[in-house]
Amino acid sequence: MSWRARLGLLGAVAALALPGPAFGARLHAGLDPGADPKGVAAAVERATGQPVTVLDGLRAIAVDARPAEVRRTPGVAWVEQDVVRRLAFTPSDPLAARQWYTAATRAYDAWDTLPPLAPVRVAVIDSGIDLSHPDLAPRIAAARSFVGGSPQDTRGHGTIVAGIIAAEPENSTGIAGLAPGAELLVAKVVADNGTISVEAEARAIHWAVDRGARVLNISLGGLRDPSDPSRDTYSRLEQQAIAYAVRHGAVVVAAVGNADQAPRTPWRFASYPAALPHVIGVSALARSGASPEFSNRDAVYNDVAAPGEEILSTFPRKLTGDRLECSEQGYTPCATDAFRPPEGTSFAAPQVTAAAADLLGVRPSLRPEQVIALIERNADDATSSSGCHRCDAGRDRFTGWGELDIAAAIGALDQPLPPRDAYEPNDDAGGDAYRLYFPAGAKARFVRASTDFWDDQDDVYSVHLRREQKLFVSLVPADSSNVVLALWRPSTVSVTDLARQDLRIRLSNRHGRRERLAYTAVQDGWYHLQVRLTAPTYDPVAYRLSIVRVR
Ligand SMILES: [Ca+2]
Ligand SMILES: [Ca+2]
Ligand SMILES: [Ca+2]
Ligand SMILES: [Ca+2]
Repeated sequence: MSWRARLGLLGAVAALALPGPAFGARLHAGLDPGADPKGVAAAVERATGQPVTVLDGLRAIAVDARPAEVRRTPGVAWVEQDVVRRLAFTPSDPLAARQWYTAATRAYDAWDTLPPLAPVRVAVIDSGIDLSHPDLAPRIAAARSFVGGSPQDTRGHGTIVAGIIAAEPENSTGIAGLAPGAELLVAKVVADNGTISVEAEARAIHWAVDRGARVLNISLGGLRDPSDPSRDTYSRLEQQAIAYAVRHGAVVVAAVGNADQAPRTPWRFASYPAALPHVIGVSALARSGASPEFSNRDAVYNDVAAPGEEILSTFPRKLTGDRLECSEQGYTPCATDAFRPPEGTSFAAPQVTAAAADLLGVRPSLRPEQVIALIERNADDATSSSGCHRCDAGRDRFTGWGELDIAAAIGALDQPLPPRDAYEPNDDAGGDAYRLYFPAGAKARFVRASTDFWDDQDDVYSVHLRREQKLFVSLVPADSSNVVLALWRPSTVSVTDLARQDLRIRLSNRHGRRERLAYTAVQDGWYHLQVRLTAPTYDPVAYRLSIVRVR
C-alpha cells in the first residue's frame, strides 16, 4: 500500500472526526484604550455564558462565542475570528532533519501535508540504483542497463541521485526525497570501468522517453571548450537524443559539471549536455551560499544553482556494508570515501529534477519550456548578501538565475503561466527545423510560439517554395525586444555555422515592433526561416509569425 492511499484514508477519518462548533467560533476581541481587561472579561462572560481568556500584554481577550454578543460589550474595540496558521510540511523520516538542502530549496514549504501529486515518471540516467533499497524499491517503475549486466548500482552515484529525487517520505526509514510523486525509470549508462559512452546515454534517453519520462536527470557530462575544438566533446547524437525528449514533452535537467574533470579550476564553461538548448544547467552552492570553486561557470548555460555539498542521501547497502561499524547503513554517512560526504553539481541537478516533477505533479499539462521558465525565473537571486560574493544581481555565470526555490515555483502556478511553444524542438536548419505545411488552398500560416535567450535562442521553420513563388513573413514579438528574422537557402544545415553565413538570403533586423521580410524564390525547395533572440530579456518572449505564399 503506498503512502498516497494511506494519506487519503487518514484524510477521510480526520474529516469525520472534526467536532462542529458548539458555542460559536473562537473569537479575539481587542480592548479600548484605558479599558480594564479583567472587567471587560467578566462582562463578556456574563453576556455569553462562556469562559474568557485574557491575553496578557496583548490588550485582547479570547472566547468561544458569536461576534455580535461580544461586540456590544463596553470596552471592546474590535472582534475577529481566529484564523489558522499552518506549519509547512516537515518529513518525519529519521534522517530528514539532516537533509539541510530540503530547507534551503524550500522543497516542502508549498504544502502543509504530504501532497497527493499526480505520478510523474522521472528518468535517472546514471550508474544504476540499489534495486532493493527499502527507501527506493517501491518507487522504481522500470530499470535497465545500457552497458550490459544488471542495473544494480555498484558505485553509488546513481543511488545518491535517485534518493534525492524519490526516497520514500513518511515511511519511518532514512530520508525523504524531494519529489513525492516521482516514479523512477532507472537507466544504467556507466560501464564497469567507469566510462560513459554517448551512445549508451542516447539509447537510455530514448528508452526512458518511450516509457513516459516527463523529466530526465543527467548528472554526467563531457568537457566543453569553444576555444579548443580538439578537446570539445560536442555530440550531434546526444543533441538529437535531447531533441527527442523535448519533442515528447520531457524536461531535461543536467549538471553543469565539476572542474576536477576540466583542464583548469575553476572552469568557465558548462559541460555537455547542460550546454545544449532546452536543458536546465544546474550548478552547485555551498552551505554558506557561496559558489564552490569546483562548480563550472558559464555565462549562457548555467541556469540555476542548488546545494551541492554535504548532501545526505541513499547509498547501496552492499557498499555501506564494508563499514559495519557505521550505523546509517544504506545512507551516505556510511558511503565509500569518494562519496563521504557527497559533493558536486551531480547532486545539485536532482533537486531541480525533483522541482520539475513536483510542478508536473501539480499541473501535468505544463510544457517543458513552461517548467523551465517557472523554475529559473522563481529562483532566489544569488548575491553577496546571500553568501555568493562574486555573484552580481540578476543572472550570473556562477549560479544562473540563483538558488532553486521549489515553493516559489509551485506558488507561481497561481499566476499567468510562461508562454508555450508547441513547435519545439526547432533549433537549427536542416532536419532540425519544424516543417510548416500549408493546408490545401491556404495562402497563409500563422504561428504562436516563444523564444528565450538562454534556453531557446533559435526557432527555425522550413517553408516550401516553388521557383518564382513570393514569400511574405511578418513577426510580432509580445514586447519590442531584440528579435530578428532571417531567411536561409534550402541547402543550409546550420544557422550558427559562421563559415556559411553566405547561405542567408534575407535579414530583417529593425529592433522594432514588427519585423518584415519578403522574397521571391529562385529555385524550388524547403527554405529555412529563423527567429532569433539576440539580447537577454528577463522573461521568455512570446511572438506571432505570419507566413504568406503568393502564386
Ligand atoms: Ca524515507
Ligand atoms: Ca539551459
Ligand atoms: Ca521557441
Ligand atoms: Ca527553438
